[in-house]
This record gives sequence, structure tokens and C-alpha cells, in this order.
Amino acid sequence: MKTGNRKRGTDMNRVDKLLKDIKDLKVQGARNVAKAGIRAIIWTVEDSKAKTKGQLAEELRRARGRIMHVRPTEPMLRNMMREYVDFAVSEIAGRPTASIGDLKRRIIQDEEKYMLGMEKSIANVAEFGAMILPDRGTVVTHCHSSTVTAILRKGHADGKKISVVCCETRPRFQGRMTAANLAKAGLDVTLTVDMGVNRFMKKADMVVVGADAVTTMGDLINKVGTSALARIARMNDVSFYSAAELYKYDPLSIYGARETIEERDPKEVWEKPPKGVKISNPAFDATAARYINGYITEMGVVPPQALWGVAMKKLAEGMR
Ligand code: RUB
Repeated sequence: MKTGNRKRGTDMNRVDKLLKDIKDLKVQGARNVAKAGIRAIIWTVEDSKAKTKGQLAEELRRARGRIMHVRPTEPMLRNMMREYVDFAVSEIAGRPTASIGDLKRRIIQDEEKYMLGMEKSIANVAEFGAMILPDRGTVVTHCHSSTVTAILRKGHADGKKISVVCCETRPRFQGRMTAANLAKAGLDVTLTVDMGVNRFMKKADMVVVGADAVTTMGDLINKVGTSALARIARMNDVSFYSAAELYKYDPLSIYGARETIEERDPKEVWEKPPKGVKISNPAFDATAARYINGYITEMGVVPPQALWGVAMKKLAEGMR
């Protein structure tokens, strides 16, 4: 992730710049967005001019509010922001004799423990995911998910002979990133235009995609095009999995909240469309649980209906 200092000649500080990078997809994928959110909290603490503990706590709460909504379809970011800032605020409230400097140091040091938790978690997902990959066969994926590439690279490292078909993923072509990453790791890779995936599905062994959000019903919200892929997989009797760390679960969906689907700038699709042409550019779509064989999580592969129970336990335990 890029770091940045206060930009000369503009009002943009490094936290604003990082949030803009997240919005502009310079930081891409739910995991990386969540990590960048933690970075933004750390920078808020480092750059804080708060003179009292109350001011520091208030700055953290305000920063959390801004960061949480920078990309609306990202419960991992929201879950991590809640947890990290709750920890920071409870440190501030629970250590009456500590100086502001000491408190800031504690909050900043916590990042290391937190990131370690994230690394352990993705290593476990990769381990469980690699186990269910075919020993030899074709796996289809969509967009760029760091979690899916971790699984495929682990499978390859374990000696599985896997050919991967990546959808190019219009309009921002994140599939190219996946293809480049996997080819570099030595896997056999084909990039196809999105709708060209149909002809590969007939000989595919499984589909694995990432996850931006998972609901209590077990439905998946991921890059637009995922739901069509799931249906094509079902028509061809191909198993469909999503690699989703448990922090992708949205606890608000237990009360019936629906995931907001981010609508992106129409210019991503067509810079200057002719008059009278309307552009639709949703970033994500929803895939019903009935199309999903399982979620590959850090606790193992779980059926969609069971995910929320396992995820609530993980959220209660925390990342550290
Ligand atoms: C990325 C996307 C990815 C998930 C999972 O969308 O849909 O499949 O975020 O990624 P965008 P990861 O490019 O709009 O961010 O497994 O890395 O969390």
C-alpha cells in the first residue's frame, strides 16, 4: 500500500488521500480496503493534535465514521473499523493514568497484532481452499480476489495441476490482475472476455470467487457478473464456492438490512456516451445461497446457511 505525506499546496492530508485512493480503486478488493482502513486509523492517531483524551477518542470516532462508508459494500471494512476503534476507545477510557502519548503508542502498536491475525486467517483460508481444489483440472474465477489467488497459489505449490480461467471483469479489468498474478506464480492461465466464460464452463471442475459481503441468508455480494457465473455453473453442474473470511459477514443483515450495491461513475463504462444513452455501472451483484456449494473460510468450508453462526462466533472473539 502506498504511503503519503501531507500534500503541499492542497488541503488534502494523507488520510484524505488514502480514502480517495480507496474510492478510485487504487486500493482494490475487500481485504486490501479493510487493511487500508486500519492504516487510515493509525495515521489519524499519528497526526492527531488532540490535547485531551476525550478529543482523541472523538477524532477516532469521527474518522471511523468517514472510513466505514468510503466504499458502501464492504462489511469487512466496517467490522474491522468497529473492532479496532472500540479497542482504541476502551484503551483511552480504561487507562486513566496513561498519557496521550502512551495511549497513541498502544493504539499504533496494536496494528501489528491485528495484521498478524489477518495473515493467519488468509493462510488458513488458503489451506482449506487448496484441499478442495481438483488434483488436476480447470477452475474458473472472476475479478481479482487476493483470497482466491492465495488458494490457487497454495494448490499449485501443493503440486495440483490447475488451469485457471479468469473473466476479464469489465469495466475496470481486475481479471487482468488475477491472470498476471497467477501466471507469474507458474499456473496455466486463460483470460476470457466476461461472457466468453460460457464455453469454458462445460469442462470446468469448479468456480471459486471472492466475497465482498455475505448475508445472514448465506447470499453472496461480489463483483458484478458473479451471479451470472453462478447460474452458468449450476446449468453445467459445476460446483460454485466463494472464498470469504468470516469478517465478510454483515451482522446487520440479521435484522434484515440489505447490502447497498455501490453504483460507480458511468464514465468507467463510457467516457462520453451519445445523448440519450443511459449507463448502468453497479460494482457488485447478489448471488442467492442456493447457487453456492460452500464458503471457504478460515474455520473450514461451511455451507451458506451455517456461515452466519460461525461468523458471529469469530466476530465475538475478534481478530487479535
Ligand atoms: C473486488 C471484488 C473481490 C472481493 C474479494 O471488487 O469483488 O472479489 O473484494 O477480494 P473491487 P479479497 O475491485 O470493486 O474492489 O478476497 O481480496 O478480499
